[in-house]
Amino acid sequence: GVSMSSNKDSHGSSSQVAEPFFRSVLGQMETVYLNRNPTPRSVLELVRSVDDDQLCYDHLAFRTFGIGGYGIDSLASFFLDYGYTQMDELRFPAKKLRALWFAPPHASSAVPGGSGVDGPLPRVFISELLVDQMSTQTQDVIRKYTETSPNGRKYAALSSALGSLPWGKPLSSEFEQLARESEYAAWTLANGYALNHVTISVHRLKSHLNKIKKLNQFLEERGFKLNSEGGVLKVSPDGGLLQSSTVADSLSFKFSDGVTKSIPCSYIEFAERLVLPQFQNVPESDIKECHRRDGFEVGNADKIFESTNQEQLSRRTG
Ligand code: OOG
Ligand code: NI
Repeated sequence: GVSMSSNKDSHGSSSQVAEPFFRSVLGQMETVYLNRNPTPRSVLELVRSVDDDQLCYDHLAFRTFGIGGYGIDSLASFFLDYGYTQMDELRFPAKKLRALWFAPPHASSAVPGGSGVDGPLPRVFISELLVDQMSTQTQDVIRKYTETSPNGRKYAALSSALGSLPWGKPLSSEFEQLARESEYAAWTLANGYALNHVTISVHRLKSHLNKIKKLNQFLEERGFKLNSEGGVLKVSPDGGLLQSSTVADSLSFKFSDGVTKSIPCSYIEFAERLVLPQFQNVPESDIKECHRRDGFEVGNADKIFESTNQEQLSRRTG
């Protein structure tokens, strides 16, 4: 029969969502993302062609509107119900954003050596636009879509897994209004809860690509455009978290007024977490994820957000 221990977390308490169901929802979110975004698809294929061992995801990231129950909590509940733990808050006052990250439960019945959503469960990074700090015109547009579908917020995970907006399709003029003030706001209006990016865990690769500088060079040599905001490599002040990302792909989007425009969709990120100073003496073969720099960094994240900005999308390569 089915073992009851398979959905207990490290503290022995039962999670309220079974692991196979939880992983299949993540898998659907990933499928929507890979079908819409050729760059992440090619990057994953290319990395797997060199490094055919386990490919782990460091984290998954989502964007939300912080208003009327549509913010971080609307999507976080799915992860919390599975046993994720809320960790730190990050604030981005200039961008009028805040974010929370969530740590996965320890115990899981992952297939040994499983890759991606079948591997070690990723962290989750969810941000929200501080809608009440936007201009009244922008607030009016966001309220129009969130207030006319007030129950949409209850189906955030479903919306993400299906790749369907929980609200109606906007007018192209509304998208433009938001984009002038916040490219994040425009992105969220058109992409909703769709996976914003997955992040490859660079240090868990087995080939020479397990150093982020090598991986960046490898991708740039093959013509992939990386987000150059503040420099391609983003390094936390403590030196332990190194991140980079591609520039988002564009998607042809049909607005409700019949206008079709190319709009930013999703990107792929890379993260290398170094061994913490207190574990420098642990033999390399005994190093686990828990010995490495955890969490996120506001200075890195601030630049990574710009992977979907027009300025990065229209940049020439090199
Ligand atoms: C999230 C940007 C921040 C990270 O890992 O710090 C981020 C976004 O673009 O929504 O992904
Ligand atoms: Ni990220």
